[in-house]
Amino acid sequence: MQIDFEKKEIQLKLVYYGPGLSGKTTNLVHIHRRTAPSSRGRLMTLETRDDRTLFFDLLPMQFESESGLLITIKLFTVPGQVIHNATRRLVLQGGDAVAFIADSRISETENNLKSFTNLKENLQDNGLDIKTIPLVIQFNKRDLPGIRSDAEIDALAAKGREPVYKAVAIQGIGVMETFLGLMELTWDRLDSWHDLTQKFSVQKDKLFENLHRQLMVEKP
Ligand SMILES: Nc1nc2c(ncn2[C@@H]2O[C@H](COP(=O)(O)OP(=O)(O)O)[C@@H](O)[C@H]2O)c(=O)[nH]1
Ligand SMILES: [Mg+2]
Repeated sequence: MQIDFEKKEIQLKLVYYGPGLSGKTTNLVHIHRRTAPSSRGRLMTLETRDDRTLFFDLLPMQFESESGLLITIKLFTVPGQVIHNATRRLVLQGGDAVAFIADSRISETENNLKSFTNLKENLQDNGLDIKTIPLVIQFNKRDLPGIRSDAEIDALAAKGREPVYKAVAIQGIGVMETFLGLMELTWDRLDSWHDLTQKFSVQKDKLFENLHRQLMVEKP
């Protein structure tokens, strides 16, 4: 995170991580679609012909709090395929928070696990820690057959510390919930480290009401 007291601005870098084709780009497309034009920049995506992200996607966003604090967000995705590890490590550099997008299908369990292990390693290589970085998990593709059951995911969620969301990103279901959950966790963590509430006289309730309004402009 970068803080600029003069300009009353904080800059956040949020990263959507996960195996190839789990739905990271689809999440960003929906966030972009539903965010007020005044709060979003251009969504930059780079797709190869087989539908996989070649490098990364980037969606810039910005929100203003009641008290005039400007929150600038850079939302990134990483390329999921094994060979693009250097890019993943680079995208994670200076990251403030991570949304891990898992594919709910049982056949993808191993890919999810590999990607999660890879996330841990790449965080560590960037001097970050999976135990302290704000992290939420999304189980996407709930519309497909052969998925892990709701009960199974609820059990996983109860065992771990991270908030878990279920989603059908192509229909926009669960996408904004995941993003807002990530924002809240990130705010709480950074606030406890840097005392943002005090320094910028921000009321969290009002900030998130505002955010909610700016993010739910259209129905999915
Ligand atoms: N059935 C289904 N397909 C999805 C869902 N989310 C994404 N997809 C599809 O999965 C493929 C990969 O999605 P994409 O967002 O490009 O994955 P990424 O590699 O993680 O960025 C695309 O064909 C999407 O349309 C979902 O919730 N359900
Ligand atoms: Mg992609």
